[in-house]
Amino acid sequence: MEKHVFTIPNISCGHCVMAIKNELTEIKEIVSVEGNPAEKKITVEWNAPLTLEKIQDILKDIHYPATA
Ligand SMILES: [Cu+2]
Repeated sequence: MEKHVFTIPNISCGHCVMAIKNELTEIKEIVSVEGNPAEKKITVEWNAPLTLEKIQDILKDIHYPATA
């Protein structure tokens, strides 16, 4: 399992975190999504064949691009 903390400047409140969670948890390789609106961070755990790059693409598509 892989894990990464994404920094997402567009997160402004808990609803943004919920929206990201809802999108990511639809993907079967995603194991968990934890968000912190105050820090603008999302912690994601996932399994192969999903990749970090693919998650970054998805975040960009839903208008929450990650900077790290
Ligand atoms: Cu929000």
